Amino acid sequence: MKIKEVTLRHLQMKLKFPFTTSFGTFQDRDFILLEAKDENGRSGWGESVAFHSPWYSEETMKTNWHMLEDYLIPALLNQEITHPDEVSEVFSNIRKNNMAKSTIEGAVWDLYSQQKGVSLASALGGKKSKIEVGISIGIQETASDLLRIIEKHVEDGYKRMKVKIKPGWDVDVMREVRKEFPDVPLMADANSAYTLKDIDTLKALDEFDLMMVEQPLASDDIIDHAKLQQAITTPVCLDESIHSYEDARKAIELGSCRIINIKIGRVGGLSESKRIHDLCESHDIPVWCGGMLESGIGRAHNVALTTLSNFTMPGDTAASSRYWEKDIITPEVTVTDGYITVPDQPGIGYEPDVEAIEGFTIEKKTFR
Ligand code: OSB
Ligand code: MG
Repeated sequence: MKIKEVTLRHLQMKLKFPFTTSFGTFQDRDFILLEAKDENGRSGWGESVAFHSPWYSEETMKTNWHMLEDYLIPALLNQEITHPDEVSEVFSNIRKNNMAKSTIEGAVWDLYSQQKGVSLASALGGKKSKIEVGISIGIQETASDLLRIIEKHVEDGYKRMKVKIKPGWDVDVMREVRKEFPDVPLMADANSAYTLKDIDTLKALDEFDLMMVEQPLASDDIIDHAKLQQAITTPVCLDESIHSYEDARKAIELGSCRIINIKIGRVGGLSESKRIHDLCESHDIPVWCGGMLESGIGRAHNVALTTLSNFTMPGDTAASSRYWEKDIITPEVTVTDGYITVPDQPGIGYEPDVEAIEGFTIEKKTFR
């Protein structure tokens, strides 16, 4: 396969509700959608999960656009590719910028599976026909607001509740949640809001039988997390700290976590996600698929990845309707009794709604 043409679009969509984490609040979602055409004029799609601001990681929508326009697209155009795993070799002299790399690698995986006439899930080696999903709930004004939101999503069938925490919105809030929902599968995500000085607070979470605490400490740390894991019974899950197979290998070796959240963009693409998945499987470290408030295109990639065998815990890939009045794929991603049925059509398995895409596009550029 050869990529003959790439179109970048800057889309702007609006979340149905503000989403607050320990590092900031999201409501407008600006992101890049990438369409790659092969020699037969067929289109593959990828989404950049980088945000407008560098809060979650140093990458932003604009750094991704720059990397794609000035380095990644020129490197890949007209190169003969027989398998998407080769994309990372083409980019091997370009450091990091994982979300930018993942954007175009995802489109190549979509094209590759279309050409083979199989779903992206089966091209990746996934076997599940449906996947279990949970939901990530932002920091609220009051604990009772949080309880009502949890109640609604328990009723909707979501398989686990993830509650965002930060200093001052942690132990007391989790206690109230546990009191009202004693049996619900529950976890907390701190997005790096704590240090080892807060160890007593983090130990106090052990009381609530959480599935895990996600990324409690610094976004670039695996040493202090290992110390923390020694001191608490709740499994530590790493998100921000893991950017590669090598990061995962070292974190496992150090005992920095017992669970890993895989985000395709954060680790530089589906090929690297699969390598991390396989490594974790061989070490009995369960994984689950994280979310980045994606549109339907990124969501479809997450659904496909989650069909791999060691994705044994519910991910953050909730229904399109949780985020958007209208998504940019048809059909939209729906959740029934906490499951998403994996599409079996070739490629990502959902049809990009080009009219809707154009409607959300505020800038567009084509490269040949
Ligand atoms: O840490 O997983 C995270 C959203 C934005 C940035 C970071 C994170 C999140 C989420 C939301 O938890 C996941 C989703 O619903 O897409
Ligand atoms: Mg997280």
